[in-house]
Amino acid sequence: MFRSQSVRQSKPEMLRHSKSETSLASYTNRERRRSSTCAAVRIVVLGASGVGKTALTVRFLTRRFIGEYHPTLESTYRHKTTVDDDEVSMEILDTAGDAGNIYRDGQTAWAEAFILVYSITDRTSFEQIEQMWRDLRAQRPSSIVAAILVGNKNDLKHSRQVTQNDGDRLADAIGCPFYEVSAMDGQQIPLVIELFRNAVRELRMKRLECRKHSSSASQMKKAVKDFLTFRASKARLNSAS
Ligand SMILES: Nc1nc2c(ncn2[C@@H]2O[C@H](COP(=O)(O)OP(=O)(O)OP(=O)(O)O)[C@@H](O)[C@H]2O)c(=O)[nH]1
Ligand SMILES: [Mg+2]
Repeated sequence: MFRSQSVRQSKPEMLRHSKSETSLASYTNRERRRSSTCAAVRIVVLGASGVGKTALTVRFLTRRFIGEYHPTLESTYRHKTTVDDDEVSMEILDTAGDAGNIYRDGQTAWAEAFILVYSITDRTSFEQIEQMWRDLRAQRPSSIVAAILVGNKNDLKHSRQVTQNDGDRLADAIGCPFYEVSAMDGQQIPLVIELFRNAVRELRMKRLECRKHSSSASQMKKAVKDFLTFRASKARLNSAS
């Protein structure tokens, strides 16, 4: 749950604001050194144009809702915070709404967690998320990827085209938490903060699962190897006697 008392927020730092400078290799050494002092999590905010990706990101980073955001630029922010008592350095890439963008620019490979945003007032934006997720998994079938599904603009319920059940079902299919929120509604700021933090938690959980899985797989491998060695030595003894 959201724990505003125990959470420290730092001023967000914008790293770039240009569609042409998409490579994160442009980070300075100073920035690299700083981010290496605590766990870093790379998050990409994805979704169709106009669903509120920038509004949500800006809400999370500054608690403000500006209303109009540049529709075509893409920005990466670095933000230090604490999630469940651990310091985390978040790098958040707010993509431009051109869905093909992520595949062109390689953010898919860069990101560890995805915040998948659609608007509850736009059915097409929901269907685009389904497609994006399929493409993402096809591109990174075996890597650890955390996701959070977000249906934004729930202040516009009268124009709803995507039900909460639709969102639940898609989240189940993806295997991720689901939030219906409004970046515009000031009452929902805690929920917006929570969903970004949950991206970090999800990633931690996935990493842990992966470690457990690989350790039990290596234990299994060792047991099989021990058994085969035992069987071979028994066969040698039998043939010698
Ligand atoms: N009513 C309402 N409007 C919102 C909400 N979130 C964003 N908007 C508005 O929707 C429009 C698009 O928001 P953006 O945050 O620019 O959307 P985006 O997904 O970043 O769009 P691109 O950058 O073009 O991909 C703006 O006019 C916002 O004010 C919300 O929760 N409710
Ligand atoms: Mg935007």
